[in-house]
Amino acid sequence: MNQYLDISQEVAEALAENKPVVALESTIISHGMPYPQNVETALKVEQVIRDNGAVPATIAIIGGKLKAGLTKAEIEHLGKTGSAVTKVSRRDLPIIVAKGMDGATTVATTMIIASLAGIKVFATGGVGGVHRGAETTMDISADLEELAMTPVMVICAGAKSILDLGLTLEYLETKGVPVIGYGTDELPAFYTRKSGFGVDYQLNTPKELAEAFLVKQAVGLKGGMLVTNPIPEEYSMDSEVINKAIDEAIAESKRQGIHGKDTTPFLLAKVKEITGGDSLDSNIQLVFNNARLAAQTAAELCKIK
Ligand code: PSU
Ligand code: MN
Repeated sequence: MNQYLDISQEVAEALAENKPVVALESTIISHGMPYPQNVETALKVEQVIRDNGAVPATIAIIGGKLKAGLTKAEIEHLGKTGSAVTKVSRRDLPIIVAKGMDGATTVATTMIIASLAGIKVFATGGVGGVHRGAETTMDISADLEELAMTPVMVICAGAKSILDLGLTLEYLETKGVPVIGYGTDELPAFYTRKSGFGVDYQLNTPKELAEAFLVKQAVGLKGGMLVTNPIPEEYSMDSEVINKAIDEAIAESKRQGIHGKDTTPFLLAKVKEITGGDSLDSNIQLVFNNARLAAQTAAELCKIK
């Protein structure tokens, strides 16, 4: 085993016994939601995974260790410290580990650690992508490169329209990443079930997701798969309200000259501020919805293997 990796006993036992395990990221805790809702959500999403028959493995870097499976105290620490914890994407990992620091892992880094641990399915809210204006800023999330090279299935609620959804889909196509709509032929836009962009394929059951993922591995195609699961109707938001908030947030980030790794957290916080608690409620519910599907899909993978 990798000397920097630290798998919790519960997660290690589940993996050894071919029981379903679902990875969860930690940037969503530190940078994606305010305290204390972030900690409450992180703990509850673990419960949702347990209720659906799988073992949760929340992933972060703690004291320079790549952790798969956090204690309640570690989750509380990340949530309380919030954006003062370093947000760790692929390029940040070596430095944070070498220095023995703590880090909240993005989708990219969570995939890396999940893969090292042998975890195949990962549930989150939204993934990074190609930002609006990327043709001049070149701001493209490392999450997309990771999906192209690391064999983990990421289950999300699509992408927020803080991104350029069309360019994000083009990029994933170039990189050979299958984008699956779960029960839909349209890319969901996180807060809303529809975006106006079609997805490559619609699959309708956890078993179908597991089978497609296994074929990709068996043929030796590197990389993962992106499953986009629409937010449940009752929690979805009015697209005009949310899109207006996003446009305002982007304008404000330009005014303030926000760039680099601060862009995504800034936009997320701003959208939340403009829409009040509504968008946070939706955000929490869609994470639970993705966790359920991830637990069921991890169970199917264990059956086939
Ligand atoms: N999008 C969201 N919520 C999030 C993130 C993205 O709707 O919490 C976080 C995830 O951790 C994602 C990261 O991996 O932001 C992407 O950051 P960047 O664009 O800097 O790669
Ligand atoms: Mn970026």
